[in-house]
Amino acid sequence: MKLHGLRLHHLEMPLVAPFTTSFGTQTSKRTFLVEANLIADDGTVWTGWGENVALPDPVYSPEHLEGAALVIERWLAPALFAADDVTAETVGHLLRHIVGQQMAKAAVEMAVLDAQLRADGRSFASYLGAVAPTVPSGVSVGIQESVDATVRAVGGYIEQGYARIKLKIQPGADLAPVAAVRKAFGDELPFQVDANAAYTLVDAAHLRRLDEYGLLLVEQPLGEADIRQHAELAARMTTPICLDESVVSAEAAADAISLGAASVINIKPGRVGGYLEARRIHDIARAHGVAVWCGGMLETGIGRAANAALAALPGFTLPGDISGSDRFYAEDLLTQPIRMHDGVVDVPTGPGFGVQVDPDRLEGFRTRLVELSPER
Ligand code: SMG
Ligand code: MG
Repeated sequence: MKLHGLRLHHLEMPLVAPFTTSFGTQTSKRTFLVEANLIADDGTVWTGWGENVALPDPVYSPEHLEGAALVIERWLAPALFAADDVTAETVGHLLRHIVGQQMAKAAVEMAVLDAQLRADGRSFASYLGAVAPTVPSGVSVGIQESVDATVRAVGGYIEQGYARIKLKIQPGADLAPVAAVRKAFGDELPFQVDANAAYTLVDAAHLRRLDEYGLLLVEQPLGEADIRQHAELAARMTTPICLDESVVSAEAAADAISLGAASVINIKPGRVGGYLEARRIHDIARAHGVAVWCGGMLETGIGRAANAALAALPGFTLPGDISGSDRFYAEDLLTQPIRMHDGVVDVPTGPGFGVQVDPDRLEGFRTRLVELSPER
């Protein structure tokens, strides 16, 4: 198919409650959706949707929202407009001369993938080789004002039926809230923590004290570039080390596994350049006996739907950060929000990502529309 147009729908959606991590507090979600229009040989135009996961500030990774949009406008879109045939499988190759920019590339590849699957009348789950009709739904709980507030927040999500709790931690808000959650909800609660790179190897003795709480894993305790240091930390503690920020590609995943830096990997398609690279990381990890689970970036329903299909691959053996849309948004921009029920999220079965964007809701959240076409 030929890429005929790309639209960037910039949005702002309020969060139901502020979300605090070791790198700051968010009260709304600012992002953009990519709408791709592809023309088939018979002249039919197929539309697909992708979602950017770059945050407004470069605090989680080097990419940021405005930068990702600019990269698409200036480099990615022209390269794809110039190609005679664009498929999801060739987007990565067509864009290989642009270094990095995984989140920008992922958003574009995702839109092409959705359009292509809609043209084929095929669901994303079937395309990937998903093996489960539902996926266990975990929830990520931000850093709270106090230990009591942490226990209350966790209790609320347990009551809703979430299958696993992940608590954000940082120096000064780690052992006490973890101990309190364990005490309040018992040893059986599937429970893990995420430091978002807030520690250094100098903190190894402190981090090791997490070992007594029976956590499923500790996610990204050290910096993005510190793969070797994560391997050293892994040798000093019994809690499994899970990498998030450090795994920016299949190569990085291979390095981390070879070095013993990760016994678990959080796979986020945006962080690694798209769903196809995400599947490659799943395959590499599975071949090495390393568990994976699907991370989240506060996606709208579009990203949640696609993530649910990815998490239905057989190597995704731990619950993902795939909560219902209502975890973050009072109103999603889909005709049907993604729902968590009985601790799971259903894997969509319709063509493409299997969800429909509601045009009125989209317009309600939209702050800016940028249209890109081959003529420009
Ligand atoms: O989408 O449920 C979600 C959020 C999951 O905690 C989450 N994501 O490091 O894993 C992570 C964070 C990154 C985003 S924090 C703004
Ligand atoms: Mg993380």
